[in-house]
Amino acid sequence: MTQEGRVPRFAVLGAGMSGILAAVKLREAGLDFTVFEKAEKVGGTWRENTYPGIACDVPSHLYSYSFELNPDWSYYCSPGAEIQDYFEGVTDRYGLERKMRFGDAVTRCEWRDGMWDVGTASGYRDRFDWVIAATGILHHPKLPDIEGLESFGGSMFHSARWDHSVPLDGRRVGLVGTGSSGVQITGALAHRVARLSVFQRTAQWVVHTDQVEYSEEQRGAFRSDAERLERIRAKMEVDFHDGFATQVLDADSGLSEGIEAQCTKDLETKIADPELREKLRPDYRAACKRLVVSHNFYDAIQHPNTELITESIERVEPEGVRTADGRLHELDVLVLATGFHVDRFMRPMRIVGRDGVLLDEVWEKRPSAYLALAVSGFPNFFMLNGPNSPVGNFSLIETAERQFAYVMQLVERVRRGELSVAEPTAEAAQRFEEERTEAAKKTVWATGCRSWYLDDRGIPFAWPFPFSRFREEMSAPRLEDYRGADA
Ligand code: N01
Repeated sequence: MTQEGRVPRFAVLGAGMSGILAAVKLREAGLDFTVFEKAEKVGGTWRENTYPGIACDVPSHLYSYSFELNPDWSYYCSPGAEIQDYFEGVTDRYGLERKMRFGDAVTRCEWRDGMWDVGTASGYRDRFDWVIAATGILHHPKLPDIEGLESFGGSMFHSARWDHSVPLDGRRVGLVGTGSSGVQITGALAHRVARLSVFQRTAQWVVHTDQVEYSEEQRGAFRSDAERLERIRAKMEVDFHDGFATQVLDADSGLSEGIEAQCTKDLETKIADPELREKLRPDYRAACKRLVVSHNFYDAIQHPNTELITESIERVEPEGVRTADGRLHELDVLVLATGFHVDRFMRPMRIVGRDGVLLDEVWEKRPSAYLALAVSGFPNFFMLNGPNSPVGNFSLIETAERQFAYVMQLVERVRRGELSVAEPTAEAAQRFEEERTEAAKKTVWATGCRSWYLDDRGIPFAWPFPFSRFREEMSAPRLEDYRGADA
């Protein structure tokens, strides 16, 4: 069905950071849309992750929509609850809730007769011209494959499913995992609990930072001078994306060595006990795993209540965790900060494209997407922060904004009849994937460590090019890469 001469309809899947962004932009453009959200409120990762100590380690003035700068961020890197409030505030200000369907998960999207037929768990159905999948990456908690896990007699939960009804003060808490989540949890719990047993499988490179709080005076100055805030954000964008986050992924740039030297210096000067220091010293290159940023991990790990355990976990028993040296670490609470299944994206939704092709089959080996956005065979279906997107130490907000602006250019082309639908050709998708894979093998992520950046072949799945290339690609679609698919 042609979209010429009528207002196209959009289904946005997910009301997290990317979904809210899509809704704001679609509203501004006067287009018709529905946002589908399986939970009862907006926020995505910031709604789901409420663990003690949660914060964003990307500076807050950068981790904000470019059109909704916030003079009131309390810290340089603000706590998660404040970020959740920010997203709820944006949703309110733009009156988006009335366009959102909460508490009903999308279970299928099927391309039929030139439109997407979208269905939910409750049986609701509607038809749309476009689907924008904004379902996130770090979304499906991964439980560790540890013998006896289910036999634990105390309280046990994943970091992204924190059970706030479980008391922690004065109790014996075990924590499995020392990624970004585990490190933040350690910082928040060490002084609260009777004993914190941190089970570390692999040491992390930790970038130690100061926690910078914005004074009321500074916030007042941001409020009264919007241009100043814009300048600060623009500078952060250059420093962070083109500088830090881009250079750090280049295995040959001097920056990753510089970061390693700085992290080593912090480790040497901040950890007093030589034995503990060696346990915390990584044996792979800095930034091979996502860099962990913390203002309090080194203090917390040296707190008298904390023990860092590097013996491997043999099994979980009703009383606690048994390590390979035979020792039983008795626990009341066991927290699993063990990461996420990062290859699911909008699955388990059933997504059926042109000629009945199933996304699950196309992605049988692993997910991939043309320019990190679209899949051949799936017309007018675009993902924000989907497979192969820039991850790492970037702001995912800027990524989503640029991706959405790109999609809107295609929407316009289709409305003008220059394309019947927007779908990358199989050749363009394959060419991009081959080039991406080759570049990925040369990144710091591929220098020999285990991390969630690696696919089933051990090749990093993320955007491996400089952020400048991402900006350039997103600035204008190459129409020759699209087919005017028969709708
Ligand atoms: O998860 P992870 P995360 N036995 O996958 C360990 C973002 N984030 O939730 O290193 C023992 O990084 C595993 O050990 P190892 C950010 O992008 C951002 O912490 O694989 N241990 C590792 O230590 C981040 O990268 C913020 O050997 C096991 C940990 O669990 C991403 O989310 C804050 C194990 C998993 O680390 C994911 O971080 C928080 C087992 N069987 C998160 N299985 C910001 O501030 C796993 N582990 C923006």
